Amino acid sequence: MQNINMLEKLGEAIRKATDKIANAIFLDKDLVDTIVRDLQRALIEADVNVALVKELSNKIKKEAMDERVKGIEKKEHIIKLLHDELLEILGEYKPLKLKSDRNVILLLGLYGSGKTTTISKLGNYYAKRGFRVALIGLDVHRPAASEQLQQLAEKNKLNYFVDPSEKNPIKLWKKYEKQLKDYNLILVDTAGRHTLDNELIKEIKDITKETKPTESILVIPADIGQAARTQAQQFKDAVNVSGVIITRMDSTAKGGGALTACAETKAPVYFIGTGEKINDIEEFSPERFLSRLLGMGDLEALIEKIKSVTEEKNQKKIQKNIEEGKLTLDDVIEQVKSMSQLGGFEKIKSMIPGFSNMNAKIPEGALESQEAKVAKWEHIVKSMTVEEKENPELLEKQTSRIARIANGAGVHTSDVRSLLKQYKLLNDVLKSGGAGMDMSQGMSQKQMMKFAKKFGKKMRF
Ligand SMILES: Nc1nc2c(ncn2[C@@H]2O[C@H](COP(=O)(O)OP(=O)(O)O)[C@@H](O)[C@H]2O)c(=O)[nH]1
Ligand SMILES: [Mg+2]
Repeated sequence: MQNINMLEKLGEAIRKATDKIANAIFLDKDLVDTIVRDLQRALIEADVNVALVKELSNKIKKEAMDERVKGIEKKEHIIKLLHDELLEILGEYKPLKLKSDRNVILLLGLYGSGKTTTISKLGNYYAKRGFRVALIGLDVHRPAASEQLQQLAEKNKLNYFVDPSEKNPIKLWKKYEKQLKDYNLILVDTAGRHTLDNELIKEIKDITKETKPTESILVIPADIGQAARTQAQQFKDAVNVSGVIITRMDSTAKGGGALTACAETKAPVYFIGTGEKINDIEEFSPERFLSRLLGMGDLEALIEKIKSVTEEKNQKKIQKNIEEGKLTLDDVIEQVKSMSQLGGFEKIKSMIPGFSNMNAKIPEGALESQEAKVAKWEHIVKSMTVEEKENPELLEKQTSRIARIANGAGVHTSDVRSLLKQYKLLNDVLKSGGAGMDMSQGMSQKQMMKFAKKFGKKMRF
């Protein structure tokens, strides 16, 4: 159960960080520092190497502070960078490739790492995919070992070869060698030790010579965390290791450490074990693993999400109009719309340090009706003449024109007046010193404070 916590916790932290980046009106140093700190905490809790975490943090900070990239482009860059860096520490994607004619796979590892359990999981996995699977138990030292393999094989209807009375693994292999020719996937269970000592190295070498494996897979339990680095390296140096399977990803908080440590030794992680049951195994793909952590399909989906919140084109157009000193009705609607997409003014307030304490009271219930209101405004603008659209201020005292527009749009005259009011409000802000504010980045904190102080009470978001 803890694992789900570990992966969920890490995923949640990464998602929160990316959400914060996506929703930020402006990415100032404080916000970036907070985001990076949250990420660091989550990664270190998952036992990822501190040096790797530091490197990742520095890269993100550097990118965030790069003045040459602005606005939405900067957000995209940071999220891409975070994604790519995480992907890199998860290692290269090298799936286990089986031949169609014959495969002999040795599973190696210390005591209790999960070899026997994993053998039955793999057997089941590949039998379902059409392989003729046989399990053979060469763990001759512990009396219960062959019994365990037999039980698991019978339970899952897998062919198996064991002989509890045979204490020599080479003889045992020879005994069944002929029968094994009928199978194209032979999974070999081997003995472990408490540590990788000379005795174990010799045994693995002898078995390797005799069985001529097509793959030698090291089984590592996730709970050893970063110690997986030393263990994988030692096995790689002593005997031939083609890949790794990490078990017990479900029962530890250190899975991130085991995964990234294996990546550091360039031992490809073929599978991860995620529970004690037969189906609790999955092929490991860094990309897929990361997508799941991030809680979405892929990087593109993530970037799309940011784009949908801050529609670049509209923001650019608005910015141009701001520079020219005047917002059009369409700009006003667009601006209010993107603010409500971001979660409304209350949310925006909470994202700006110091701003949430400001006394900018928003009338209760105002936020709920936001979307309906914007929809009405869009109808209203459609019912206006070109002249009215260009000079909405002319309408202010023209009761009959307002009535005609309301009628045409199928709304109440008060709706037309509320749009005109909003229009006036935002243009007033602009005139009162808001000019020069970079809407692609959002207002600066100072501008926001000024804005709130002056208009907070009148705010009708
Ligand atoms: N929770 C969990 N337990 C596992 C997993 N893989 C193996 N185990 C357990 O780890 C223990 C040791 O496994 P075993 O296969 O006997 O290890 P071996 O000594 O290397 O053969 C057993 O209790 C298994 O049920 C896994 O992915 N998740
Ligand atoms: Mg075993």
